[in-house]
Amino acid sequence: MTEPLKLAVVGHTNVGKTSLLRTLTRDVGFGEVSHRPSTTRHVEGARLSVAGEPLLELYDTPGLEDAIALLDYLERLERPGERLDGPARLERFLQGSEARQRFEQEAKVLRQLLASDAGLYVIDAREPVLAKYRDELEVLAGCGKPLLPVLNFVASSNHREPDWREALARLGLHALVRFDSVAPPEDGERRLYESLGILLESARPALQRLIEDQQAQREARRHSARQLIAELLLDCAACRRSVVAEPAQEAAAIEQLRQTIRQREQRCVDALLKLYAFRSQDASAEDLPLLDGRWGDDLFNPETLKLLGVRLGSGVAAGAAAGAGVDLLVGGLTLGAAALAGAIAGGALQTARNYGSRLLGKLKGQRELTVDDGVLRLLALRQRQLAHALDSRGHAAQDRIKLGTPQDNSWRDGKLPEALNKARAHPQWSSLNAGARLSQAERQEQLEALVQEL
Ligand SMILES: Nc1nc2c(ncn2[C@@H]2O[C@H](COP(=O)(O)OP(=O)(O)OP(=O)(O)O)[C@@H](O)[C@H]2O)c(=O)[nH]1
Ligand SMILES: [Mg+2]
Repeated sequence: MTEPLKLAVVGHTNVGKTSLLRTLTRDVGFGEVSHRPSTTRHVEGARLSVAGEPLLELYDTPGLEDAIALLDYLERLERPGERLDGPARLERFLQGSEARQRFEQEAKVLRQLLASDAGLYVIDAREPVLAKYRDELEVLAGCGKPLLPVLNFVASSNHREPDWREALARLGLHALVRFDSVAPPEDGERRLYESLGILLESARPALQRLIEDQQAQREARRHSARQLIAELLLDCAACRRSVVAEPAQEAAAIEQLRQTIRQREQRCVDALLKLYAFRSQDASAEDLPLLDGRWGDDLFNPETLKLLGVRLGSGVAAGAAAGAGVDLLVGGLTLGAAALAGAIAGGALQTARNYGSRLLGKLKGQRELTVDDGVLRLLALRQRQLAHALDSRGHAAQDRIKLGTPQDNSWRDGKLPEALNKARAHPQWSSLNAGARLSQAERQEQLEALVQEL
């Protein structure tokens, strides 16, 4: 096992160093992040491993505040006639008393960079290229370690990337990466590690392993996300409740089923958040969709469906088709004829006949509640949109997730996947029903088919 590559994350105060570490380590709890300067006071490290082997160590450092004064001080450390190179000058500085007093914070940064293989120099790209940043870079360059500038805040509209590129080139820094820690580009980490590989040739194999592992994990997360959503949809499509045909009991059952579906959706939200290593307060099903950045509406609010352009209550009147009465559409749910309980929503008359009159008789006076297509569409739209947002969200993000209108026409009004129609006829496929048999081979098959369609 070789030593992991050590990187010091350095830069001016409040430019997003700790935020970058959060995103690279996918750890929302790393360090302390604040809009105030001088938040990080000590060096703190995090390690990235692949298959148990540590490949990379990242060290967060306090922000530099007064590089102009420090550079002055360093220049005055040389005795008359003496010419020290950068590391020798810094060595002298670090042994002196000012490194424990006036420049205590700066000394921590320089010690860490000297002990590392390279530095990531984080830049707030919205800032003009001021003299203090040039002096900062000169002080840091004195460590004699490769520096890779990281342009943060490039997702903001007012960034000054061209100015920074030019200024960095004039200082001899030609490689740089754009990496917004809150909204990182999809290939951001790969580019960052590839650029490091150019600066640190011997670290290239380790960095390549890291890149491949991260790609594999990203794929695995996406697949798991589709699985979670497919489970949710199958659960809701196959869900049904029998209720005595009596108004008060029906009303209670309707409210109960709605509650069950809402909770089931929230479970999916929680599972997606956990899968992507975000906190539960980052999103909640109650404030899911979805117009003009507003996720304000309830799953069963007809307005929500309308806003999304989802047709409500096509309600395929299965009961009517079998001659057993007309289904009522009750805001996202269908109150149907229970003669069809269990087997047949998709299958129709033949199955109904096979039930025999004894069973049909027993079911007389019962009705049955199911979840409308419109609500299934809405669930799919919301959860897919959430998964997508989580996939591209940096772990430095502090705001709650905001989603726009989904550009997802297939789920809005296209044909629903066959797996969901099948599920309607298999109550035992829903974990929300009593007597669920979730490991049935046919259910697994349909689940897999649904995952493919997501
Ligand atoms: N929009 C946006 N905000 C960011 C980004 N990176 C950091 N921030 C915000 O900028 C502020 C400073 O971030 P920190 O990560 O604490 O910065 P730091 O460089 O570690 O600061 P010190 O430890 O004080 O030197 C916080 O309010 C972050 O939420 C980014 O890429 N985009
Ligand atoms: Mg910090």
